[in-house]
Amino acid sequence: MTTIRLTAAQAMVKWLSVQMTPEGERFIEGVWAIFGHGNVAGLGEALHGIKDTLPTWRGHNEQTMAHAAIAYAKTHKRRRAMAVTSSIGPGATNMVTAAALAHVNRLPVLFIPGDVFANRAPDPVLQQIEDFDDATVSANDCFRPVVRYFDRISRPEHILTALPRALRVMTDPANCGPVCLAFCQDTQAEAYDYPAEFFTPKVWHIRRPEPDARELAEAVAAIKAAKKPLIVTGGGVIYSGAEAAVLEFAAKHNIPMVETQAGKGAVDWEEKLHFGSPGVTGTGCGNQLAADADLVIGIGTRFQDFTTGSWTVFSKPNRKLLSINIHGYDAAKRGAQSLVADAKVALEKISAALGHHRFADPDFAARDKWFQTTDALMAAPNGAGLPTDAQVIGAVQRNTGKQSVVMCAAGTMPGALHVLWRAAAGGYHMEYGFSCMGYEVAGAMGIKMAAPEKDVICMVGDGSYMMANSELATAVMMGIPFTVVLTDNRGYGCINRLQQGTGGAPFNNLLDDSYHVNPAAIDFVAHARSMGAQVVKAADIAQLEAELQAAKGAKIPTVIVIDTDPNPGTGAGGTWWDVAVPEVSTRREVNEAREAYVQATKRQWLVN
Ligand SMILES: Cc1ncc(C[n+]2csc(CCOP(=O)(O)OP(=O)(O)O)c2C)c(N)n1
Ligand SMILES: [Mg+2]
Repeated sequence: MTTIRLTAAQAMVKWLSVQMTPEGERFIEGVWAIFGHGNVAGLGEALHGIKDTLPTWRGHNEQTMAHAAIAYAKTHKRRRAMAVTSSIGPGATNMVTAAALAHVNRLPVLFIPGDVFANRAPDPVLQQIEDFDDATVSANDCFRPVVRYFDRISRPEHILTALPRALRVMTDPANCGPVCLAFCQDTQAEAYDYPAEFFTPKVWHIRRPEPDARELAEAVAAIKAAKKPLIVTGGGVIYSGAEAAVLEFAAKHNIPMVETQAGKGAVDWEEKLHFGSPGVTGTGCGNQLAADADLVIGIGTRFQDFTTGSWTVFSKPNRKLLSINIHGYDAAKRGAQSLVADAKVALEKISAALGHHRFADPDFAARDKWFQTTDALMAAPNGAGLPTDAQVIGAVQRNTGKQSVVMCAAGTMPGALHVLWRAAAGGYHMEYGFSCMGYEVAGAMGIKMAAPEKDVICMVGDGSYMMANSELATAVMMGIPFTVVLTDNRGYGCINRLQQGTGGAPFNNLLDDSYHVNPAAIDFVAHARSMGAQVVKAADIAQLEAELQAAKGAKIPTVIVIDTDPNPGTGAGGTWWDVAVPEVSTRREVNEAREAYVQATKRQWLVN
């Protein structure tokens, strides 16, 4: 047997560099790295040796480097990914939030935190946590609940089994998610005679499981028996590449569609069977269909509470739930009739079996009326006062085209965009599984790395910007342009509204309602400019529109700051959301909200 003598770290990166997509690209595009104790000597040396084949990029924070990697994988519909490596200890635990984000959103990312010495010789090393009762525990065990595969590489030959398992998970359509290979510091540096064959390039195909014959027949029967079906398009449709199949299916059988946050942009908003979104951040016309439907066909959705109005829509008494999903876990939720299969394959098979079966027209007039309502919400203001988030969205909508991707994660904007944004196919990127503040700026960078031909628009509130913004400097350094629209409403606007909606006093959300000695005075323009971005403050919506135009073709990120009104919500469309209100309180407003809450929960159907 021919062997190659390499350190475990050298072998790991060499192997990663030859894992290919069917299109002939590397599955792991590159490695984000912040070096420190636990990865600089081992992995650092190995990455330097391979940098012309497998690039290494340096960020400013492990969590946000991982956000960039996750956004990259999401943009590539899980067909390509990135790795992120950190030192042992804080660098590693900084990545745990990002691992959870990837886990919830079912997105592949390879985490390679450094780990303690396998030989324990220098224990306790810098940053080692020391569990008194369990010698096998390290800080990296925090990853276990939030990755789909965990391994600790404590011998050089472990990578022979760990790496193929890692790639298997990342390319598995049902089990896809983050992987953690915690890499002991001394093991990284240890040499071993690896079989040369291990480094033969391998192509990873993503399989498309066919439906079970009985489940397929039952799904067809359920659709035939329906009078008013409604399709709920989830993120799985996009990951399956089933966007065209959904549209064809809907058009052929005349079934209206609504899209979840992860599914939005699967179908161009202009398609007339597209009725927007369902649930808490649903469109008026979409939720009307949801209320009237006798069969809800979920495709690639995990039925998160925003989608289901905390199970006040899409459940009994009047309707049946059919869930088409690649994973039995999602397909069986709430007692739904399951069809476990790849979305594209399933839709083609169902459609063939349905023949020319067509349903009656949905209420197209309601859809037209909805667009009139939202046109008014998004129109440029003509009076004085701070603009609303809806007006900011309108300005962005009017100044971007079909080649744009609007992206966001937390705050007012995700809900407002879900309900208002008219997404072109492939034009919407929302991290609303974990809704993690601080995903935005780094995520925008990851999207642009995956899709340089797109104009990436990052919508971020002042709160989320303050939580994590330092990859802006990385994007400047790496020459990755995107446009950030930073809405400054002086605090956590959406939570402030939610607080009052549940009877609470305005407290600890807006900056001025929070404990302070000096009023907060954050200069966002100076802040972003200090990192090298092109920055401007828009005085009003008209200037925002002009600056959005001016940002086109920029070679570095542009940040446009605009002051907004924290008070108005979207003002249209949505349903109830279950947020538990205190049962006893000295506040009259809380007691009233509790009363309304108890009434609302009576509309929840917990079992189908
Ligand atoms: C990491 C993280 N911490 C806390 C939250 C809870 N949270 C959701 S939105 C929000 C406020 C966001 O404020 P901002 O970005 O300014 O948006 P706004 O609603 O004011 O437009 C908070 C605290 C979260 N989603 N993520
Ligand atoms: Mg804010």
